[in-house]
Amino acid sequence: MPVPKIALEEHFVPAGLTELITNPGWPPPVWQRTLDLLIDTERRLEQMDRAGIEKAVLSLGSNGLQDVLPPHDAVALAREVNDALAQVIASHPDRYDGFAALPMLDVDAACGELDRCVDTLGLKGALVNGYSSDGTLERGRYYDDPSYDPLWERFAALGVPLYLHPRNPLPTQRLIYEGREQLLGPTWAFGAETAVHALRMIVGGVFDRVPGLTVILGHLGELLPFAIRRLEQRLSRRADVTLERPASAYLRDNFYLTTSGNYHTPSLIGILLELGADKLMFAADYPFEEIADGADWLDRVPISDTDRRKLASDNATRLLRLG
Ligand code: GRE
Ligand code: ZN
Repeated sequence: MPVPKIALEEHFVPAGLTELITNPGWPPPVWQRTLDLLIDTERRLEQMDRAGIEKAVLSLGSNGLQDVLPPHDAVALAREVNDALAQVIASHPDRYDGFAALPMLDVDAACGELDRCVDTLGLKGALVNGYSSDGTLERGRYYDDPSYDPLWERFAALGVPLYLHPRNPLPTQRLIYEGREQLLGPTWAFGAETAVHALRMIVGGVFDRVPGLTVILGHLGELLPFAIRRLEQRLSRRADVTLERPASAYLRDNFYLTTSGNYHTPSLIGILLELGADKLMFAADYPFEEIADGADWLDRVPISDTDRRKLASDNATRLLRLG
């Protein structure tokens, strides 16, 4: 019997808005099939049943709203996407919840949309797909910028998490992948980009200014749990770093991680040792990964049944205050 699971990085796109999903270089037939699966929120229920996934928390796939220019177009699209998400949830309220998409170039509008999504639509937080393209697709705005502090205050006041989901690096930052484009996207560049973004937020003092902000990272934490000691040691020797806590304390206190697309038992054990069993949650990353890969692994991985239940559903139920 599979352990009952709540899955936290499960992507969708409203039919008619598939241009919001960025092909990381997959062949057209494979990409078309992925888009079809993103739209279809009925067919995936059967797969969820087979894998023991009781509930999927849906979110717009990458790059989502983070490439939509100009900002007021993203504000309008956010309402459209989030209303569509609320409708999907209403069609299967026992099987689906959702994370809002936010128009991050307009911080006031993002605050208002987060309020609306949580208070009115009942969404459980928000998922953003990395930095926001700013003015042109060649420039990005990262979320350590202090102009985002009012938005983080809203997250903290509402008691909901921000899921920082990957995207590819800025076009101007891809030189190191030249001729080795296989390493872009989920192979490697997604994780490296997202890890640096999370570190920008830590080193930029976001969690000192807003200690109540909780960030979720996928893919077993985008390698950060394995690098945090060295980071902390090097940061502690720099006069230009004035953090209130050691770097590992932010990772422990302000972050939750999910298993999306990274089913590696030695890494899992390492994370349980570094962060404990209360900070890791299940995610399948459907339809970019096979649901069964992550679910079968969690059902069998050699950890205690108490920890398995924490990872599968207890931690998500607590963090998202699911009924
Ligand atoms: C993912 O979530 O893994 C993903 C996207 C969009 C494109 C490719 C991809 O959300 O792997
Ligand atoms: Zn994903």
